[in-house]
Amino acid sequence: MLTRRRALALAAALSLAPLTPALAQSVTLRSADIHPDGYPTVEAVKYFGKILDEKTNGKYKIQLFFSAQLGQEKETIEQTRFGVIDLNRVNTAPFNNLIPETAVLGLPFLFRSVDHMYKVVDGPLGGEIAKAFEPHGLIVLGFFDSGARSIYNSKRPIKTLADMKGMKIRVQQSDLFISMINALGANATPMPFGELYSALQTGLVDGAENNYPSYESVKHYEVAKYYSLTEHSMAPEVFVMSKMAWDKLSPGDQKIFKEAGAAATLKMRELWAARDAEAKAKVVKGGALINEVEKQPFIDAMKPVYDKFVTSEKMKSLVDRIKATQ
Ligand code: GTR
Repeated sequence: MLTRRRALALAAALSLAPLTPALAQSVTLRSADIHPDGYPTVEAVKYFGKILDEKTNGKYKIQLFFSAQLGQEKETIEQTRFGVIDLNRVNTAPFNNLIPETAVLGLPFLFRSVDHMYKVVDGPLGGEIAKAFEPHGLIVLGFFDSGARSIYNSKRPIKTLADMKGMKIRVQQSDLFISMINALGANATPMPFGELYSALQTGLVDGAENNYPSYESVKHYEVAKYYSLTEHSMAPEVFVMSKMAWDKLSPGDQKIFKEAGAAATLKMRELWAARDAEAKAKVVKGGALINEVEKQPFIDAMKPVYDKFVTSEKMKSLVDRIKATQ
């Protein structure tokens, strides 16, 4: 965990004092993403910068550090909380242990469709979950799409629950995801995304779980060719701002940042649909073998996950209201 003192020392060492005025009236904001240039999340944040630039006559500039230049998600989240990084696009899963409300968004088989997920995150429930980030030093500017996550591995196609037995599956650094994979009879191994290609290659893990664009962008299909459509979680992406940077904005500029966040969210979802189809075609061409899965036993096996994570009245109420969202 990055302490406040370490974060400040790091900021000083890197000469990355937050909201550094580059020119007299221009402020540069640093934004992190583990995905490569061109990925829909990265492009959406560029678009966010464009809107900001237009609406504030160039007062704010975004400096985008893609491909994990500022570190893996767990580290950049800490740095964003302490104001070393101003903006960050991350998945909601690495927040699960810190902000329990975020876990509802990753719960297995909860969303009926991507549209259902959009309705939830774009409505009052999304607002409630976004509020839960604030005491942790973060302001949510938008929930981005991440499609559905499915399991891929180097050993065999997963067709039935029995095929999961004993598989070593990498998961994000989230107790919820560890619990999900273990509930399926496999062995969950949490690790940062950036370490996964070599872990698959060396056999440290047999597989992982993700959407097509992530499976494709870092070429995991080269080392784990069986992609089985479990579609077990739709944990969305989230675009956050450090509260330390946010608090320096005037109320008028805060409004513009929120508007630019909403515009970037729509842009991302539009880019996502195209990238998802492209990525699927690319992995198939690259030798990936995609198969359907008999889903009901996977759904049934997740009961212990709900029993473990949906215990408080707050979590129960969130889950009930998500189910009731039409
Ligand atoms: C991707 C997501 C990343 C990261 C990655 C992972 O789908 O966009 O932010 O969470 O999965 O599995 O670590």
